Amino acid sequence: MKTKISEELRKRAVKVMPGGVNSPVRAFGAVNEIPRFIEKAKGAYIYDVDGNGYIDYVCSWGPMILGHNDERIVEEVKKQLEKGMSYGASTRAEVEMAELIASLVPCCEQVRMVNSGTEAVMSAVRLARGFTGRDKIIKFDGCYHGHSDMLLVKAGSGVLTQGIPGSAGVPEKCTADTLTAKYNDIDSVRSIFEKYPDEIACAVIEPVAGNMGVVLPEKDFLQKLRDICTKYGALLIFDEVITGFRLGIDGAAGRFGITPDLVTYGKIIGGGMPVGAYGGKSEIMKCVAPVGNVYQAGTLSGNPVAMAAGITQLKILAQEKGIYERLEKLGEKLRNGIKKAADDNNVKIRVNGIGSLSTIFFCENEVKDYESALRADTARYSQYFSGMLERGNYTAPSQFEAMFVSAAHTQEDIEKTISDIEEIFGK
Ligand code: KE4
Repeated sequence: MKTKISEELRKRAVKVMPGGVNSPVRAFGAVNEIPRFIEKAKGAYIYDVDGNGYIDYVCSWGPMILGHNDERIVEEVKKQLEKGMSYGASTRAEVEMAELIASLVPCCEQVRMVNSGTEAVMSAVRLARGFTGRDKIIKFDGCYHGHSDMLLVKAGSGVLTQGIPGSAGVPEKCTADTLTAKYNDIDSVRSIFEKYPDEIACAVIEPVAGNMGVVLPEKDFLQKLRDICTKYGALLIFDEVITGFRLGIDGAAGRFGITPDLVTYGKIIGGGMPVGAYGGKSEIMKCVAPVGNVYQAGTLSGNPVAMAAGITQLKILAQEKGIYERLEKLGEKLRNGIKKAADDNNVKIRVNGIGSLSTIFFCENEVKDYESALRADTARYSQYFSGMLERGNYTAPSQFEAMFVSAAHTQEDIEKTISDIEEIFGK
């Protein structure tokens, strides 16, 4: 496979950007490959600067749920561009976006747009602290909620990929009030609440974890978490930056029938543009400036171009019949095909997944939390990744991420990838 131009670009990139990237996971640090510099994308496919084409299972880490460059989204973005890019003033589009999210997600009576998932979760945690007047927060080992100081504790995604417990540059006092519990272990949550019965502002969780690889909540875990937060007067925050509008139009909250107090979004609601959001009951959201005294702001929050992309994508997801059933079927087909390929070749893996989200763990044990995810063989994952890349499948360059499928993927794409995986496992 030709990678000459990617290699040339990488040589330039590392001179002027840390690790040659604007986000660590893109550096391919955990896999032994040259990062492919992407030139363009369409539907389920991306093409690198050397002209290699790939079936895309990263989908920009989730946003491109309809596939790349859906004409309907491009059309609306172009229309907005004719009218201007940013005003720093209120627009009709922001109202439409907020009304749309409120109409689709029952727990979201009010919503505030921001520019990333990090900002969304950081702001939601600040709001929970402001609303309850409490300082301590609970997060779960292996969950990643963006890179705000207080949440970089035993985080997943790039932090886990880098194999670092947290981050340098985060003073101990910034994380002193961040308590970590074990995913799927409600006793670990209960013991924290029993120790600090009236000090916990919130528990923040990925209702389906995507950042230690995909890890599903075990039966009743989320309901028990909901109940214990209610019992102690702590807010439950669902970080749905990945799962929001992916697991269904009402996300994990709708799929599992749990009502969080606050929910955060990113990725899909931007349609490929930089967008995040947090929302919840008006009673809580009214604490946010300028109405309340929990401050949060953003120059490009609710940017009209980003709103045009995000509103169009959400409307298609809400209106197009059968789109989620299609995503479910594609995800199931992929997982079943991978499992069969592993069985046929006596390769020991675990495949976790739900809907259009999947992860292959290279381990024999069940993966249900941070510790069990860490048992995966990352060297074997790296070999698998290279095998996928050279056969034209672009998947997550880290064991601790998710594989995404979009509505643009076809049965044939999945079949092609599965036959490639059979070949890789056969070796
Ligand atoms: P951003 O600030 O990257 O938009 O969102 C942070 C975030 C918050 N919450 C969850 C559940 C997330 O998954 C993320 C970001 N996800 C990673 C991929 N696992 C983004 C990819 C990257 O860091 O480059």
